[in-house]
Amino acid sequence: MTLLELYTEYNRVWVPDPKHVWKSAEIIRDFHLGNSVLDLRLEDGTEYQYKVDLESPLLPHLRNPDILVGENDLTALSYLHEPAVLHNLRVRFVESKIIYTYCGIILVAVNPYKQLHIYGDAVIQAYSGQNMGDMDPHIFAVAEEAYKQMARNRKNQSIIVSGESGAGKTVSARYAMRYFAVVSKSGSKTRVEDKVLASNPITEAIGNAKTTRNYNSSRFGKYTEISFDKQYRIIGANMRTYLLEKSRVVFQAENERNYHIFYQMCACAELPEFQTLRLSSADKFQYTSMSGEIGIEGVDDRRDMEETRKTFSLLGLTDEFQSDVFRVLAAILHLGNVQIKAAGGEHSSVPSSDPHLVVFCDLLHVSAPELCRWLCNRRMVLVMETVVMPVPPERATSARDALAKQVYAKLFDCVIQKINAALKVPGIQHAFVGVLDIYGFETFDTNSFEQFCINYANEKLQQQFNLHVFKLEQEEYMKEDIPWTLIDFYDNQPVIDLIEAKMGILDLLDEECLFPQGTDQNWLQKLYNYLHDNPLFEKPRMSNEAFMIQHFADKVEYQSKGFLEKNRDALYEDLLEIMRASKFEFLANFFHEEAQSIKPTKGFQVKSARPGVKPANKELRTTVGDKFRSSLYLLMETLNATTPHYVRCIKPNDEKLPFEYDSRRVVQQLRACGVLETIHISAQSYPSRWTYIEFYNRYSILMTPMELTVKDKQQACKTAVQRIIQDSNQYKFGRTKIFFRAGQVAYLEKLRLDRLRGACVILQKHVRGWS
Ligand code: AOV
Ligand code: MG
Repeated sequence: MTLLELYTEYNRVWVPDPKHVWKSAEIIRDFHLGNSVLDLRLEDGTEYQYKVDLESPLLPHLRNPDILVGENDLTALSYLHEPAVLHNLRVRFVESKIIYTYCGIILVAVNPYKQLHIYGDAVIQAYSGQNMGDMDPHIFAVAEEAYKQMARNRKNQSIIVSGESGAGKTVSARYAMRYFAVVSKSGSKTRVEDKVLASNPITEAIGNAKTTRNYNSSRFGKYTEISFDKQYRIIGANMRTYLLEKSRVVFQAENERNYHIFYQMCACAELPEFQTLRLSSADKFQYTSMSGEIGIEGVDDRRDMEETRKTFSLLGLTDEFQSDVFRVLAAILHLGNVQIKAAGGEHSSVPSSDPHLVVFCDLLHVSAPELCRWLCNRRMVLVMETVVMPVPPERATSARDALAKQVYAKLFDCVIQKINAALKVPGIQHAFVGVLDIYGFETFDTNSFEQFCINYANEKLQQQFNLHVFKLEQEEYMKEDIPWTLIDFYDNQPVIDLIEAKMGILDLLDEECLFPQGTDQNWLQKLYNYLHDNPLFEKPRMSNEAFMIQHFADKVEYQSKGFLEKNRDALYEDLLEIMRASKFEFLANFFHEEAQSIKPTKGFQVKSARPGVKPANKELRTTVGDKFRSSLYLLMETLNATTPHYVRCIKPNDEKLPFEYDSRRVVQQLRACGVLETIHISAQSYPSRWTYIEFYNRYSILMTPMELTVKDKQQACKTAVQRIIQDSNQYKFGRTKIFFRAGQVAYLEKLRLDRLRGACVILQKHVRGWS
């Protein structure tokens, strides 16, 4: 029996469709080798001839038998291919309003954009202690599985949530954390579980913002390790964060917002405790109003502020700490309103009476004349002397914005540290479950350094996933004593090398950053020169300012402008010195640590600089790219030392409409997030796996009387399979399961159906005969 024999009358196939990606059709004439067309009838009744290339006959994908449609687990499908997956998810989501589906070891979660009643404590209790396969797919089932495996195998676990912006990662991660908090109540009065959950609203207030894709978009990555004691009760947690999008503090694209916390504060400007901050509505501040967007539909910033403050208190962060935080945040808003004027030639000026500058300096206890001086001038270290040079207004504005970004980033780290201290594990941690909620693969009209880093992180995660799936397959084969057949699996190492290996994009970027005169354009030229042979790298035909990378998910064009500056993340040392000298200790401390670890920076040195390239200066200061590379390396090490559980979130439409399924958007994401890749791996090997018992129960109807008398049921199954499927390459007998290649189960189903129909006819004849 070959696949070709399934292209017979009445069987159904999928043909490409521009709107729905795939549409269903029925075969109306048997197909034979040598035919140039396959005759089909579409669902609306029209006939359609599918052209077949005689040289290399590519026939359309076969549809699965109806009994398999709507399956909980996509890998149970007999034909595992893109249309089957897309259809199955659609039927579940649109017709049954089910958002969760398994795809082997992955939980696929389609964002419903509607509050569902499937997350209550009663549901958590229902999942608690159950086996994953016995219950409907759910984020709670994944959390339960991680919890159970942690207890059973005494091994740390990770829940890795991925998906594009707005797909539902943060929501899923929150529910997973809530699951642990509910099932592992410590019973203690301190309610450490509540504290762990309380970390979410705070980090979202300071690290999330409205983007065009998501009204609550995470602009940083987060790995939260939840610690358990010997009785598997929560005893604390620790967060690691990744690369906050600092540029948002001073710049937002149209219709986007700055971090939520700023709007929450402005909405509460009238409160007595905020009087000293001299706030007003968000439209009065440059940093919160430049995009013309200050509100979010359905969001009450004032109420959210109450929530933020409540959770601060719940974590035990004192009123004093809170007011320090608000003071710094208000100061940043005032800084953004400081007017920098042109003062002729290359000069700029800020009067030290600028009202916002005055408030900024009051709030942070720093010197106004000093600040004016070092916004409008800079110190140059020459061979023999140091000179002070004026700077033009654009540079003074850059300096102002760099200071705002730096202060915000320090504040962010400080709050994370404080939360970690509040969640610190008091005793011995027995095991942990880590929940990873990182920004998803992003491609906008204009992509910059931020997208480059985000997409690089996603490449690393994808590789971790590929290797894990591959390893699991291998283990399953070994467990079942099946000789290992080499399967060809997609490895994205080449694109990772392109980015992070020696002389890759990051190295060349760091190298260019070493030169005081380095420019984005020079760097780009180096990329073109060194990487033009790399098939994953491309120079766009129409542009000399961009480069393209073929990522696993998609091809992305990056604009080189700003890469150097963002990678350097230059500190304006004279400005920082002013902060360091502040009498406001909370603020000064942000910069003291830095002064100890890295001396004033005048140059950069990278670890992997090419031989022959001399760093401008011997002091070591890592670049943003280099730091990010190291932090990803550490993250991968952590993940690889845990048992991973994968959740893939899918955004079903771009309009945020409830239960609306745009097949084109879904298929894009399925291709990008590894779901189809997993399927590929399974489909290339043996996608359908049945235990001998399952097989016997369903297909004994196909067995001969002789086979049915065999006592050893396993043997009976083997004999039957060998008889029914002539090509022995289409199946393998394992220790407990039979492994089938694609299409075989559909074939067995067809035989079973024919047999049942036959039995029906006989029965009907009997019934008629009797009447
Ligand atoms: P993200 O984390 O994946 O994006 P979110 O988790 O913030 O996306 O989800 C975006 C929005 O989708 C939420 O604010 C909800 O309105 C809705 N949503 C998501 N999951 C559910 C669910 N299970 N039930 C109901 N509504 C849901 V980003 O952080 O932008 O990559 O960087
Ligand atoms: Mg998020």
